Amino acid sequence: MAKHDERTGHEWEANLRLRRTLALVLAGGRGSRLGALTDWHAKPGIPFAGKFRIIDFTLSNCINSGIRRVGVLTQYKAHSLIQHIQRGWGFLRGEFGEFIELLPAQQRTDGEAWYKGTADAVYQNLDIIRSHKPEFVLVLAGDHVYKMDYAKMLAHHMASGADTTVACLEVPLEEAKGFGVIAVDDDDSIIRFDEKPENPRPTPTDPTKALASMGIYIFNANFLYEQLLEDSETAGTEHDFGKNIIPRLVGKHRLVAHRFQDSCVMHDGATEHYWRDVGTLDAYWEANIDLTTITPSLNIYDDSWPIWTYQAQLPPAKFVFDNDERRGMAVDSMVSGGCIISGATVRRSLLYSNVRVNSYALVEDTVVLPNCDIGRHARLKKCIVDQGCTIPPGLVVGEDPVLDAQRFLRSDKGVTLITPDMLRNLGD
Ligand code: ADQ
Ligand code: ADP
Repeated sequence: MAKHDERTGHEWEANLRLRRTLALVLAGGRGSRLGALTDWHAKPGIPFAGKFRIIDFTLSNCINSGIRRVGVLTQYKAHSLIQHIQRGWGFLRGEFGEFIELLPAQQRTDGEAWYKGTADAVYQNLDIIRSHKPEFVLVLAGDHVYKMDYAKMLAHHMASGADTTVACLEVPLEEAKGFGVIAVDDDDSIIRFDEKPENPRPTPTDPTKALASMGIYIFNANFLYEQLLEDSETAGTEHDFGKNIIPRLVGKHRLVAHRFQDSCVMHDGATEHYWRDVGTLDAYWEANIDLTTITPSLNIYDDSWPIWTYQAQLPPAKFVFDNDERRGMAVDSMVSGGCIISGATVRRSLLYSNVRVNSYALVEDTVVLPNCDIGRHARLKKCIVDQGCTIPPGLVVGEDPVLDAQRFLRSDKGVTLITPDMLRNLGD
């Protein structure tokens, strides 16, 4: 009986902590390494996995972790992102203190510029954040694909008595210069933080790995306000969490590292250790195509950790014999609602909603974003086709690298990005 009471007490406390947490999702970055794919849309608003957008993973993590007060800080090309959140994420009940609130760049402070760095994006909304009276602020990036139980990170933050907790994971040493690299002591206190170092330090136990910041932070709210005010008055800072705020705390305050594996989501008794920055064309292509394999690394069929999104009402995908009795088919592929594959063959590909693939066309190892039409006899191999493309009949991409690079954007690993603008230029 005593044990039961104890557990109830813990659960009650944990729920209270979650209710006193405000999550802030940084969703303003362009993600310029995605090339023309982010010419018109901010990276968190880019479609992913057939029917989601990248930001849905972070927002779903909040809801599934029990955090129901969320601000989304937008800036760059935010229109479609804002529309997506307004349409799909309005189900929280304001009258119960639950909300997902959009915090666009709006020059709330005296300064003249729009948001400078990530910390400035938060600083400019300080009065709104304060008005919610949170005890903890969870800062998140809206441009990663992963599942994580933030409740576990919050419990660790409380137990360790930290002022700030930084989520981290081990990455291959050669990739570490793209991250904030952390060194810790025996109890995971952070003793060093180098933002995107030229020569990252490996972990003491594995010389091939480095401990990288995931750009996910929990702050005690009052402590965060103090740090932001100090930063706003400091000369020569870029007002960025990774570049300025976090490094400045090292050695002066209680800064603790939280390992991603301790907050991973369990499925069928196994932890799902999946985290991707789908920030380059190659990474974006690989992560999407991986979902078409027999056992993808990311499980989007797990109903214990659902990924929520806005869904347009669309008819089911349709596969038809064309007039010449050619079978319209897709194998090892994912095909979304509203698609029609008529007399064409689709292999190892992912089609987003409302894609038409016409007779004699062949689509292989390709990611086709929503609202595209692939003309008769076209052949596409290892491509990313941007939203709204009309592929002219007979176009062949993926067989002549030199020609592909002249007409489209070809990545290091041979993925070709096709956008409506590039197709318009073909005619010139
Ligand atoms: P970066 O990956 O370089 O480093 P950054 O460009 O700072 O990330 O963007 C972080 C998040 O903030 C992204 O979701 C982005 O969309 C958003 N963002 C950027 N500028 C913004 C602004 N002005 N307003 C609103 N949102 C904005 C960071 C850390 C590293 C860490 C990596 C992990 O600095 O230490 O290792 O994330 O990916
Ligand atoms: P194709 O170039 O492949 O011959 P079509 O435009 O003739 O393409 O379409 C082929 C088939 O796709 C049609 O016979 C029909 O079965 C299906 N189809 C096309 N448009 C629609 C639609 N709006 N609703 C339902 N089915 C459609």
